[in-house]
Amino acid sequence: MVSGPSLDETAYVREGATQTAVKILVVGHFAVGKTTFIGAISEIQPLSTEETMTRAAESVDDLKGVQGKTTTTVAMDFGRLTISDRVVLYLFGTPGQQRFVQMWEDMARGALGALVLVDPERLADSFAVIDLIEQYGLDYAIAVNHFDGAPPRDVTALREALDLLDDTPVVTCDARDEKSSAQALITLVRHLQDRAH
Ligand SMILES: Nc1nc2c(ncn2[C@@H]2O[C@H](COP(=O)(O)OP(=O)(O)OP(=O)(O)O)[C@@H](O)[C@H]2O)c(=O)[nH]1
Ligand SMILES: [Mg+2]
Repeated sequence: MVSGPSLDETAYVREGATQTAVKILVVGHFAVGKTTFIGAISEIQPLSTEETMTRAAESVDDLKGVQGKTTTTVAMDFGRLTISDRVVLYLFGTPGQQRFVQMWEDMARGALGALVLVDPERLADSFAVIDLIEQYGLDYAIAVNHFDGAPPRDVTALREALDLLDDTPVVTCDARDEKSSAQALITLVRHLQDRAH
């Protein structure tokens, strides 16, 4: 785990509940919507390590198509979502840029799977992220974050472009929308359950 302030556990686990905690990574390339996604669904105040982007970062992180973006996550996002009486997801938003690769050792440990956020307009940016996920042996589902005005994408073409296995789920979501984001996570959890059986 990344070191951080000590947390009051009672604030994070519902009182009296017998729950199974499941660690899930929410991963994706720069500016794909990870912080937005976790912010939209977390039932606790999401922990975020958002910092104003520096001019130095402009030359490293490609702002093409995301001109309005002024902050970036420098370590991780953290949130929680209870999806049933028994299952509570602990969500770790993990950056996909190569310079964060050292964090993955810690982030991937104990994770059951990953939701990979993908921007269909920047598909190539997702290759490195998917490589990392596969390198760590994590099962995953793809959530296509549908940005306003983006043309609908042919799922078959997207599967081919990302070279996905036939059983890897692909769902479309809007990272700002609680319902569709939760649905994407539920799809992932079902997939992980299928894999476990
Ligand atoms: N229109 C639209 N904008 C979105 C959507 N999801 C995210 N955004 C915007 O896209 C920008 C990037 O979103 P973030 O949530 O910061 O992305 P991130 O993946 O956390 O970015 P980094 O941590 O810097 O890698 C923000 O300005 C969001 O408001 C979406 O579904 N539709
Ligand atoms: Mg972020």
